[in-house]
Amino acid sequence: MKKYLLILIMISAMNSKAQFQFAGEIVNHYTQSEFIELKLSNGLFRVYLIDDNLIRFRFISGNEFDQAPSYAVTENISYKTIRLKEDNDYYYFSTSELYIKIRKNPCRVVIEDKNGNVINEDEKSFGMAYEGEDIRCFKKLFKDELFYGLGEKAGNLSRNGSEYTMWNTDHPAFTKTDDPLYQSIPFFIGVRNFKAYGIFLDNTFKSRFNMGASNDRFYWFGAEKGELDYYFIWGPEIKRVISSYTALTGRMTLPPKWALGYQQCKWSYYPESTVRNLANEFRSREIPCDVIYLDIHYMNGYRVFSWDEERFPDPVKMIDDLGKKGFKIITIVDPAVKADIKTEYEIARDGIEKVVFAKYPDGELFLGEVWPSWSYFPDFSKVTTREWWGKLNAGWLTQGIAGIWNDMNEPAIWGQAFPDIVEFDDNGFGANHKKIHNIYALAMAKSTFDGIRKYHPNKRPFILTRAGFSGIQKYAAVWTGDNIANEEHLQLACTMLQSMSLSGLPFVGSDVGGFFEEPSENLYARWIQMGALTPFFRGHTIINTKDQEPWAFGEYVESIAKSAIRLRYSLLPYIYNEFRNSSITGLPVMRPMFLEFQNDSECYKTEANFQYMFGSSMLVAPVIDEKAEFKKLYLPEGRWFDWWSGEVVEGGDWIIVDAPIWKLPIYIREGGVIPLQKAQNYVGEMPVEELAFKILPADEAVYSLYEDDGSTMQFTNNSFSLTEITLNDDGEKVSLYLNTEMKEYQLPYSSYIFELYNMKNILSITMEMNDEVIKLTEDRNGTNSYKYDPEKNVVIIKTDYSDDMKIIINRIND
Ligand code: MIG
Repeated sequence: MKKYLLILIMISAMNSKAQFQFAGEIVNHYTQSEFIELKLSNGLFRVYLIDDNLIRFRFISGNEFDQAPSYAVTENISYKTIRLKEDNDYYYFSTSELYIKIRKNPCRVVIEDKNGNVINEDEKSFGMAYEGEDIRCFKKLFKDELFYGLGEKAGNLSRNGSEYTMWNTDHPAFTKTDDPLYQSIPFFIGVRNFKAYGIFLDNTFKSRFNMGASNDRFYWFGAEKGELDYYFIWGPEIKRVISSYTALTGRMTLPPKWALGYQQCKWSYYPESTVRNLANEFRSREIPCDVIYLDIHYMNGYRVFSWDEERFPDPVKMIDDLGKKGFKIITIVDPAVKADIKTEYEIARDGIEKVVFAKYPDGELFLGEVWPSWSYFPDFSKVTTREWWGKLNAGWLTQGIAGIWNDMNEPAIWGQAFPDIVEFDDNGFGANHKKIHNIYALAMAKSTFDGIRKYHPNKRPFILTRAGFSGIQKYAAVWTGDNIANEEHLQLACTMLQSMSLSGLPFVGSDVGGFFEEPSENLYARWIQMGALTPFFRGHTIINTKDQEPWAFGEYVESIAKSAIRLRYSLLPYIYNEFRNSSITGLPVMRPMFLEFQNDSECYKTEANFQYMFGSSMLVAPVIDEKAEFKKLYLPEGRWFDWWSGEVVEGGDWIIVDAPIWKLPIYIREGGVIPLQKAQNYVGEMPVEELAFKILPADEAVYSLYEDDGSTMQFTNNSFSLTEITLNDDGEKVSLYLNTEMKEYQLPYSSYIFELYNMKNILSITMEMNDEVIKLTEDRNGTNSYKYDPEKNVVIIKTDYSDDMKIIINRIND
């Protein structure tokens, strides 16, 4: 008996060591109200139905599923009962959109649409598998399928033919081919025949995604440990895939409006006089700026939550004074807590007392060396640590600090090898570094976010993070880490931000101008132009490089930078509205062309990845070659107007446009409505009295504009306003109907300006307001008047503010 057992153990040990085990045959099935469970000859498999387009698959080699809660899927999810049917070969069930077939022997998943077209299927011989603790899923590779997503990855926007690793890594001066980088977003999108699905692998261990690298048979994803726990999301719209993915992992909360302004950083601005001078420079040059960052030198010996008292003798006063000029101060906060228990520094002692730091298996505290020298690392997977850290951050903000910048949170450490034996709480379930590494930053950002929400309930948290995992979008904006001031990185900034955007992260940006090295004048000019039309807009550079503020490159470049930043500020009503939409739908602000024009094959071409939609209506075509004075860009079908000339262009083709150094090509889509205001030196400097709209009328178009106080949480109590603009062009006349339906937030305007393009043969304009019909006069200066340029076909109408009005533009009948 004993002998047999020994042989059995030996065989199974040999098996698991030597080769992959594939799922095998389905030997049994159980139907529960929340899932179906299939016992396999090799492993255990569960299928959950969440929605008509959303299914969760969970496969393990053993026989017990993990009880620990997910770090990424935090939204409330309820499962629907699956009505399982079977025939000789398959178990199957359907939703209103999908047909899910699970072959019995061997167990293989096939997903079809309602017409029986295969959307996605397990590789015929491999499917789900494991080798020891390594777990993975092999999917059939279709030759005409394109892959996107996986978050912050360099290289092409399309992920085909490469393998990617998810392991948060501090990778300064990365290149196009380096991987992994700072963030891990194990979610990708597959597009075939213009139809899209997504797969999200909810596994925090080191994972890999091989999108057909080195073979033409399959793509695969898997992790070195844990469960093969993945969600299949059907579109077929890419937008819907992203919406469903963010319904699982969460969406951005509406940031304060100032966080959409320009932000200035450097490693580091100190002492206090330098910070004050910097602020004064911005104001005296009238270059808008909302935020100044303090990098690691503000601290006392890099001790987190401390000040260097020589460099910053009275931080509260400094912050208060700068606040009066409209500046917000954000300080860097790294996770490492200096292991200083001998001086007045209380944080380490307090942390030890509250048992918040990560430990070795023998109970000794882990010490790692990083900026503060030997340090303890808070265990953010523990609820008491999260509360402790949240309170510390909230306390830190009471000095007037506006937001928190989390760096080195991969976690990064000198030597780059955090010992994997270090133990973490894992919400009471216990785990080592292998499981916690990738969610360290996510849990850290969550602590900070929750702390701010708890202790400053009327404040909108603003957190900037370098590392993250799926779900980080709920808590933080993300920047792409330590890039280089060269052309390749300007291009990477364009594509990486689009990739992150597709991966559920709307609030993304790059170090404008480049972190390492020094940009040429042209490179800086091109970068700040593009940066002004990316979601997170911050200039930053490393210690000991040439200055990189907007005026650091001479007068001409300063004027370019200034107008780029001012353009950003005038577009804030539009940009803020796009952020609000994103917080509701999960869709990104910065959009690859194919996200808006999914059925247009041109939009998938590599060249089309160097232009993008900023919000739903604005096409931005950055010049990404330092010396180029023109740009080749693609305008999808329909009419567009050139932002700078007002000229209306028929789309449907590639065009080459002049792009002298001062000009970033921008086009507005037919039916697009772009609200804008006069640029100010900072958000909220003056009440906005006049709101303008640039409009390219379409046969029919609707635009909805959200507005609120921009800074408090009062919008959650309905304190906001929603204005709907409806456009209609019946050939004879263009009518524009504006109606503010929700008005708990009082709009500050006294007048509106409507700037309409492509308006030929205008005869007269009338307006209906407060039951009155007013014929507008052709006099640009008065209100309730208009000015018409019959050469450019532009009409500019100025009206009194009203929450309900209709404008009718009559054309000459010809
Ligand atoms: O080891 O805080 O990516 O933005 O300026 C480098 C100093 C630490 C890396 C960040 C960078 C920041 C720098 N930090």
